[in-house]
Amino acid sequence: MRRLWNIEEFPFHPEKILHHETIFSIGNGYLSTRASFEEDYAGQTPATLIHGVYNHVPGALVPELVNAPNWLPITIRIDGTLFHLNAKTTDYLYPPRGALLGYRRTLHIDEGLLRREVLFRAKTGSVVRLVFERFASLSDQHVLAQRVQLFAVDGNPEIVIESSLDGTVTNAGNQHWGDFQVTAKGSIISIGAKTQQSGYRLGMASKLIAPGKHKAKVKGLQPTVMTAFTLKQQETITVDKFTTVFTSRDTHEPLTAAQKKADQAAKKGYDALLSAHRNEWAKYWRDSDIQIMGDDNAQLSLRFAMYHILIAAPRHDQQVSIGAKTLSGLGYKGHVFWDTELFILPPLTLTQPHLARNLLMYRYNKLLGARHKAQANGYEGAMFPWESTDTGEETTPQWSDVQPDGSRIRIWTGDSEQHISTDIAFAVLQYWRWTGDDEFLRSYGAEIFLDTAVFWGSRVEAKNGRYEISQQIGPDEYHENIDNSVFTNRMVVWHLQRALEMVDWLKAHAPNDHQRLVTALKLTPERLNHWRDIIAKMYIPFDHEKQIHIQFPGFFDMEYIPVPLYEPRTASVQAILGHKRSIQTQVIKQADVVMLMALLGDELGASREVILNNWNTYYPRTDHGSSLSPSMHTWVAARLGLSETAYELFQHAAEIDLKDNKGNVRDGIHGAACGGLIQAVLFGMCGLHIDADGKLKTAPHLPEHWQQVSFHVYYRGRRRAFRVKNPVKVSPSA
Ligand code: IFM
Repeated sequence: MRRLWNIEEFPFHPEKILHHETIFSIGNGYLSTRASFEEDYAGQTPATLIHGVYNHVPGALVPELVNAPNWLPITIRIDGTLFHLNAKTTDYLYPPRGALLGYRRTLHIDEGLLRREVLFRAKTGSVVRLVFERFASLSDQHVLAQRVQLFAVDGNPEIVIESSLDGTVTNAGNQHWGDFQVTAKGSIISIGAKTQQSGYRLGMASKLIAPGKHKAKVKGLQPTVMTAFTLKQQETITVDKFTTVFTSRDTHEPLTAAQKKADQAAKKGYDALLSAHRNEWAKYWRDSDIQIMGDDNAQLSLRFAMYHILIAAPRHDQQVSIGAKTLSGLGYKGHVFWDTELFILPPLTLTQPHLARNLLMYRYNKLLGARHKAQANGYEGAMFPWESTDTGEETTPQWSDVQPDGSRIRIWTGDSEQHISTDIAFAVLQYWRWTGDDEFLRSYGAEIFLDTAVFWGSRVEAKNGRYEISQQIGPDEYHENIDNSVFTNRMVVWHLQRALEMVDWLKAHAPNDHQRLVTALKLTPERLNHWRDIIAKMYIPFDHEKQIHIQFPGFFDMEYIPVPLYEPRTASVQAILGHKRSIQTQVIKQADVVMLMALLGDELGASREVILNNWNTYYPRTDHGSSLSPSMHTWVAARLGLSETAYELFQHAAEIDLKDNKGNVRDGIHGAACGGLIQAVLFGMCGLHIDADGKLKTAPHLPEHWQQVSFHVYYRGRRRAFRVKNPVKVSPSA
């Protein structure tokens, strides 16, 4: 059904403009563009973000992903009336500024196409139907295409079109570009520019194909090409704009490359480009679509989540990765967190392993930064930064932006949220287990896995006759600089156990790589024995009487706040209680012990009783202040057979971006919520797992009204089809 592939805005919702700008973004793994309009509209925040192009402006705390020139502007005058959305339908009779008679915007997620249909009446009474389309080509990542079709419903209007590129856009006031070269010749306009500190050069060019005599001009940083023609009643005229983008990350001459490519793209034509783009999308969906029978909303939200992962995943670049807000907004400045490895990457590992590999290669290629961080902190091995960019160095800001009271808050995550090194290792192992890509493991993955293990070996503290890890932030970021986060300590044990097995595997199956790594990482027998000792003696906070894991010692001494009492609410409980108070309570930001249970599953070695006790303890204390939380809870609730709760949490996760229930989607898509949602369905509700014999199995706990979930995954190079149904309930005999 078509509508299960479409996200729609109907009619126009000016109050949701920034939310919609984000969710209707288009992209192709090289760049993404927010869904700002072709014409000017007050308050919109156009942004095109290109993977890997970061810059640090003087005075800013950290580098940020740079907003590229806006390639969208197409200004249209109909009989002299400027086409724009400020026109009100109530102006219908006497339209001083024209009248907006109809509006529908649709994101076709099956083919990465954004389409807008508008009915507009000019001051003269002429009525024109305008259909706008745009896509970022998936078959040629440097090509962006736009089409406007104008149909004269009433009158024979004079149409004037101006197509521009706009180099004046900034990152919320930060202008990163300099050295502009702005040109307009014939029907080709272009902008060349260079980031001021990092020195990345950009070339963007655009060619307009439209009737009428074209005139080009340059006004400041906005090259424009203009044309005019008459539209006869009941006639349709098509205007196409082809824009191309290159940076010095792709070629030495990005501007020349862009200009050449714009010409080539125009010669190919919109229809041919669109058809190649559609074919490419069809290939991706063939493997990545998950079909749910019995729940249309769930179906659409799952496709939406996969769409946003697919448009953000780099196709041909192993030096970049997906930021927490994908490429769809300026939030978190385009920085890469653990969100990528533990949330976004697994759906790719299962359905598009080559894309997952690209993302893991980013970490491999940034090992130097991780080694610097370890060294700078007095440790060995590789300690990955909490926030990462193009350099691989730690880029977490140390201070927040100025708060309403003028103060700044110290941000500790870059110092203390050290579990990211194990999260990355976890993703490496998961990728290897699923794909069987031994070549990746031997040549790259093992080095990541083992050098992060080396880091932990040097990081743990021998104390009180056991090993401890102090000054940590676990996934629950409300509690900072705590000692012995159970998540971190237990994950480190897992990491070192698997590291020892990996060393054995390398020795048996890849002796040369084994030798290379033993030498390079100094994997001496003493070091391996030290790992064994840590595994045996690591402190895992556990309450034997209550049979629960303890998030960290001292957690239960703090004030207990029953989070459900605050429902319904739109803000986090932390925001309600205030930062100072909430950090002294048991309110948890996001899945922490629950996350541990999701990730390790049976490898945690906990009984069902402990899992259930943990759930009953931590779920009511969690306020889901992070978008990373509901999906992990869905996963665990489903596995526990708590189907109703799992479904409620699933909906919460599914609505984060689509309904903007956190109120911050304007800053970009919550990439981790998207990836988490897919994992919640596959690993949680369908119970997909690799069993002890290496066989793929499901253990369904679907919501009652879901009849079936079908999907494909790649397992060890083979494409496997699954159809998961609710287990047949046997009714008691009469
Ligand atoms: O990585 C997350 C973290 O877990 C919670 N705060 C937001 C970060 C970026 O999404």
